[in-house]
Amino acid sequence: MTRTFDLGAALRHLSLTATILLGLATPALAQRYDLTLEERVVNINGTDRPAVTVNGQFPGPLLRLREGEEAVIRVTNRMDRESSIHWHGLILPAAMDGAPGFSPGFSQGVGPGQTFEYRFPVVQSGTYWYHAHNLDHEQRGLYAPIVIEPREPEPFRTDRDHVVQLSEWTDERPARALANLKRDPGYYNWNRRTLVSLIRDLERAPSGEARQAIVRDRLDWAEMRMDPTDIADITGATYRYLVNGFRPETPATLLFRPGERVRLRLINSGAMTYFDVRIPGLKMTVVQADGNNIRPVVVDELRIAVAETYDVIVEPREARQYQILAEPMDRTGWARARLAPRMDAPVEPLPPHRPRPVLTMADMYMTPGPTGLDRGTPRPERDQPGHVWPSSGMSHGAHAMPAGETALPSGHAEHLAAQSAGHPGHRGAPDNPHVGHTPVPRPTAADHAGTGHGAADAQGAASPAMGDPIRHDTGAPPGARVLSYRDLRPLRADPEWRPYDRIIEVRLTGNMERYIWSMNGNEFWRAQPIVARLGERLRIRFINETMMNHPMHLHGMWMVPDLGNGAFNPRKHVVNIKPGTSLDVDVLVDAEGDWAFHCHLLYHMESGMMRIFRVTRDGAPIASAQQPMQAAMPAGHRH
Ligand SMILES: [Cu+2]
Repeated sequence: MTRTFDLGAALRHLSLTATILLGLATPALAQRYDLTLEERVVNINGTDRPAVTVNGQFPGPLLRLREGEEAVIRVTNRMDRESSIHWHGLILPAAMDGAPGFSPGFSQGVGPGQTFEYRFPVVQSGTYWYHAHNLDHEQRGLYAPIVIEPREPEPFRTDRDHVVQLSEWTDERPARALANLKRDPGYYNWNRRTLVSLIRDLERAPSGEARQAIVRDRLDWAEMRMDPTDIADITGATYRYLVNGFRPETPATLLFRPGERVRLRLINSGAMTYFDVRIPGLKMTVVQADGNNIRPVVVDELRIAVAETYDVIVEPREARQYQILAEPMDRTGWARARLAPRMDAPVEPLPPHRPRPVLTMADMYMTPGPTGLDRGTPRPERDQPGHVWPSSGMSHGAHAMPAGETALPSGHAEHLAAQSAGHPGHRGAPDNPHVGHTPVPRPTAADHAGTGHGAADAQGAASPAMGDPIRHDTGAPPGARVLSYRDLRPLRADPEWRPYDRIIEVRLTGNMERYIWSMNGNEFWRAQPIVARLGERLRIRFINETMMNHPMHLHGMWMVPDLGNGAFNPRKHVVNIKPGTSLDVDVLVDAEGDWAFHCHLLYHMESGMMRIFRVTRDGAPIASAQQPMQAAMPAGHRH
């Protein structure tokens, strides 16, 4: 296993020269690691900025573990505030999960000057990653790959192995970027203002006919490619997109010899960015998703949601350079690396950007709306209305506030946190249990299961991919095969598959004007935990009422999206929920404790799209071993 760096570029672009040299060494396979967290200066854009490094490296060093053995990882924090490392996708005891405020005994994370010893059995294999469980440290570089060697031989053969870790860098302090978004959600996106004003117009429209006219107008905009939806909150206006820490101008070089089978471990460690990945001239054979082996599927491109991983095998036959292109969904920049037979090959130019995918208002009319199912909390939660237009949870201004509350001055996370700390009664007080919500028909993944995938699905704005809860429109040319979740079929039937015992509804909701993101209309610090009983199989019906993708992540347990394939549905740690769609996801509830459950877009998580997912033996809300509900945001989620 080698990670290859372009040393010259590294020296030019990082001021970590001594430690970079250490980082070039091939990491040994070990179960014991000492990791030191430290602020150091990096220079990505021509200005020295403080990054968060692990053992002096940005991004952090690869950890290689072995399935079936115990991992012992000592983390020392040499920074002036608490930090943490969360082992993303790893199945381990709650106390070792590294999520401050959730994991028992870890409420403050790893304090300044302290060392925390993580110790857990390694019970899985594949490609994963680790990262700080807070916006500021993760966005500033505290992320790195994990590769777990399987106990059994792999079902495929490869000659070479490279990590391709995608991420972003901003010279701004992440808290500053979040404050900018709170003040003006369109801060990094000049189109967004237009969207907000449009929605305002729709709310004020006197009749359905008037709204129709506005929507028609909006569709005209779409033809002009001025559609601001389905793109990113934070864009190339501030982000530089990186592969293994390298800017596209000086890309990481991954070596190969012609004829080799090269395994690329794609990891999306971006805070906010979905990437469309392709390697012109090569097919990619996807063999693993989120660490789990799947039946190999050959594709031309794939979209990787934030925090997902995919392992692909490529077979470059010519002694030339191949570009690994990762284009952010909003097309505001590039991440790239290159496969090359030599380190000193000249850097090739980047291609022109593809058009930005377009999501129309008509698509948003498909928003299924709440089904009236239980929300999985001990008592009915105050359900913020939010269905202003068109049965959408994209609520605005005062409409979003529960009765008796006044609208907050826009944009102060501190204010919100302080308010919630001072008023625990706001956290899901008993209220009228969503009277009047009746189940409505909704499109599901299974409904679309028979429609196939591939070339016909990727044809621009008119594409059926738009209303489909699974397929993505990457702008692929006709005939190109784009990976779909439906392609992710495990090699063997899931031995633990069975019909679900119980179903709950989780609406993904937001207020774009105030940059507040929530689940079932409640931000994290207002909400009660979702409670599950150890041993049950719980179905979560996600309903995305917003115009953004949300990569939903559950700690400690696998999620199984229902793609209509029964025991051949895949196990994932991140399931993307597309805008205006609904998707059922099962959880085999087999891990006791408090777990984080959140959107992996870090600025969404930080703005409230997060819950405690509490697993108890009897399904009662308070586990004796656990703290009662936290009165405030967990440490590390404060601004
Ligand atoms: Cu989100």
